[in-house]
Amino acid sequence: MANKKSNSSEWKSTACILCTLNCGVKVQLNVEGTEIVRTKGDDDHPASRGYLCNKASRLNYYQNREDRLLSPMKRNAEGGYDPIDWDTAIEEIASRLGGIRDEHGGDKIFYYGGGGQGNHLPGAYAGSTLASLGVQYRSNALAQEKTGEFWVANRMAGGYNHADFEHAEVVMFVGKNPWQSHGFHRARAELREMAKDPDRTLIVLDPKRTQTADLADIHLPVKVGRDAWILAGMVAVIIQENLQDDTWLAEHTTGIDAVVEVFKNVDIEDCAEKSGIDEVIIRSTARTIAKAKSVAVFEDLGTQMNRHSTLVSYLQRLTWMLNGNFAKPGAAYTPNGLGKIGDGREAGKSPVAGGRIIAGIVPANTIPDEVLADHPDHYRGMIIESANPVHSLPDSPKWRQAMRALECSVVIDIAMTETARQADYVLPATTQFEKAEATFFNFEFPENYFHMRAPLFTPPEGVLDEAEIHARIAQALGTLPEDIIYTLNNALAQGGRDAFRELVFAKLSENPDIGKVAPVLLYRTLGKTLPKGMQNAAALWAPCHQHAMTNRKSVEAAGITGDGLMLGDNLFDAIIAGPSAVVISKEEWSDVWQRVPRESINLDLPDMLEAAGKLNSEAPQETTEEFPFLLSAGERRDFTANTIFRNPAWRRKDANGAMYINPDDAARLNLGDGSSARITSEGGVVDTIVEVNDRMQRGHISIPNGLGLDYPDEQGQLKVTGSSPNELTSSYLADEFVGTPWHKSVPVRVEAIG
Ligand SMILES: Nc1nc2c(c(=O)[nH]1)N[C@H]1C(S)=C(S)[C@@H](COP(=O)(O)OP(=O)(O)OC[C@H]3O[C@@H](n4cnc5c(=O)[nH]c(N)nc54)[C@H](O)[C@@H]3O)O[C@H]1N2
Ligand SMILES: Nc1nc2c(c(=O)[nH]1)N[C@H]1C(S)=C(S)[C@@H](COP(=O)(O)OP(=O)(O)OC[C@H]3O[C@@H](n4cnc5c(=O)[nH]c(N)nc54)[C@H](O)[C@@H]3O)O[C@H]1N2
Ligand code: SF4
Ligand SMILES: [Mo]
Repeated sequence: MANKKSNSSEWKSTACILCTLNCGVKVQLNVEGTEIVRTKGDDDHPASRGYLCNKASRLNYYQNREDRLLSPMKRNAEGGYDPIDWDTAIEEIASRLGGIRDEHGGDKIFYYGGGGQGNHLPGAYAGSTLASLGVQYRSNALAQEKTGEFWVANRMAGGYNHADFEHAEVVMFVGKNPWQSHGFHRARAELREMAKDPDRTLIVLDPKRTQTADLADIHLPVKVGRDAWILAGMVAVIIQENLQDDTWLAEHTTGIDAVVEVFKNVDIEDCAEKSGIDEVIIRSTARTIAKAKSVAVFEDLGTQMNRHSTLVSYLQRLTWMLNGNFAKPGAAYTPNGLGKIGDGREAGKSPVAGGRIIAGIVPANTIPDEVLADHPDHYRGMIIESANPVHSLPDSPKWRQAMRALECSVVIDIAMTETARQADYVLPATTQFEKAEATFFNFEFPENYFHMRAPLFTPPEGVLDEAEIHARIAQALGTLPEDIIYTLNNALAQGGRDAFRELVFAKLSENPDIGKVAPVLLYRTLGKTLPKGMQNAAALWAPCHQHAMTNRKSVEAAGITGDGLMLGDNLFDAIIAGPSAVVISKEEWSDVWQRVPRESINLDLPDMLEAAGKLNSEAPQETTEEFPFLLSAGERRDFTANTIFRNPAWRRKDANGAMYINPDDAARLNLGDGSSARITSEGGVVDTIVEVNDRMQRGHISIPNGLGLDYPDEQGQLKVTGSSPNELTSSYLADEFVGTPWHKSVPVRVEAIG
């Protein structure tokens, strides 16, 4: 692409949208302004500071694509799709979903998604559609990975924590391969730093010898799915060898006695045997963690999508909390940002399956069951936005069946995805480079930031921003307060932002219900006064005021000032002005305690302690003759990025997303590099290309995530590349507490095929 003529005079500021970090990016477009032709890191971005990984140079594959949706589509009797105009689409959707609401209640309409790795404003605007329809139940991808961790973190420390990897003496990754998946800023550069520094220790808990493990001082190749034993063993070493910091614990925590009571009896030898890691190594690693000046730990899918996942979230926390690795440099903290991610409060149960609702989202695993159940409260309608659950959630066959059983389903996406192809209506959205979009996973400390990006491209005919889509749906449902919009627009025209602000707060106190449709209200008023292409940034105005009201000191420390309510507007304006990310809060380490209830960490989670206490008498999962392998279904690699790109040409290597298998296993099964294999689970069958890979343990195989997508080939025929992991997964293989799936240890068999 670099050989195409570029309009080299101008570098535009945006972000990479391929993982949650959304590194700051500067791009050059071609002369026509239709393609990204050059990419470099944005030195002005306060967190990524010029860093990019190998994937960011491929962003043009997201923007320019053969599979772009350019008109609303309606499913026909043959299962095909016919284009329809926007007015008809909105009218029919409002009338059919409104009909379900009136006849059965809004709680029978389900909402899934709302954002991917770099687009989070749809979720905000969807709030008004949800309120208009009386929707009660929603979910998104976080409910198949992070809800267990959120729940534990919330009960221990009042919120989700991140850690200061950059300055920690000891860093431990639990089921996480940051070389590929990142998860914290400048990961590859930071990992190299850690590896170089003789005073720091990098610990990697992963059955696979990953690229991260290559850099580690201590690699713990745990047996697949058995992390609970090794972590319980480490906690037991700390307690039994009396390595905990009693003074810190007395001052900053409650519940240590309950922890001691359980772990003084944990049999470390048994933990070693079951986890496959020598007891001597468990003991020495635990001592290294206990004696370090600072410890930072990151758990991710290797354990979050595996057996005992919620328990592991608790156990890994004990390894560092017992020595005060919280609220100090190099340790953990609860960040202070605009989007409160991971508030893991528990609130109610899902209507049919009775799954715990955490952070407002129901367990994602059981959604199809809650559609298909013969139950009075089963879901009858669904809106899916910025997500591809037919592909990304367990048991794709059951998802397809559930989608077709719905009385009305609507998908809002930029492409005709696996999920869109099961929906009654598909609404085409602008891409993330055609509207204002924002980074939401902002976990930095002591300075945290917010990044609102301006659009790079003019959208094509036929597509709409999610903000406009939700505003039109509210309008069609009659819930858009036209009179208030009229008055607010008048206030803006005559008295500017000051008059607007005063009136909004006055209207809100008169009628708090307006708050529910606030995003579309702001979009239709304030949005019109924003710079070109930025109208859909308006929804951020409310969270800016929220943040300013509750965090005046840290906002002012970040250099943003303003008397009274002005602070919220000034914060909003600073973010809109960008062009790169803006620091929105600056704190001291001691400020972290303000976000911990009673400024005290609770160590005593009775359900987790009970589960930990049973580990020695529990038998770990063994493979069977029928299914002798454990498959990690969905691994992050150099060229995977969920399903953000659908065109396989973006991959510079591993084009088909090979199955990795240990050389001994491969030899036994007559598999060689590039040969074909069939993977069979109890749930399904997929065929795959083989790569013999000595990083894998015997008995453990992996396939990448985000493959098995179709894309038009040169003749315009849809062609599938690679295998789709969730054709193999089953929804009932899930965590007992929060229902997150066990995708990293799916029992399978493998055989060579012709
Ligand atoms: N390149 C790339 N980066 C991404 C993404 C992407 O699609 N591609 N997606 C992003 C998203 S949405 C997420 S959630 C993150 C996920 O990021 P990660 O969780 O780091 O990604 P995975 O590769 O799925 O799993 C991590 C590791 O778990 C290990 N594992 C498997 N079984 C076990 C086990 O039993 N115990 C332990 N301890 N480890 C085990 C695997 O060997 C693997 O190395 O990545 C983000 N970053
Ligand atoms: N077996 C297995 N399954 C997994 C995983 C695994 O490791 N193994 N990983 C899981 C994880 S951690 C995650 S996070 C999920 C991710 O899975 P999903 O949550 O389904 O997210 P994506 O695959 O990123 O799909 C995002 C969708 O948004 C669309 N999109 C892109 N930009 C826009 C936009 O601006 N507007 C709108 N409306 N749509 C847009 C894309 O076309 C795409 O269809 O997958 C999960 N599934
Ligand atoms: S780390 Fe994530 S956001 Fe940054 S360049 Fe790589 S994929 Fe993009
Ligand atoms: Mo994820």
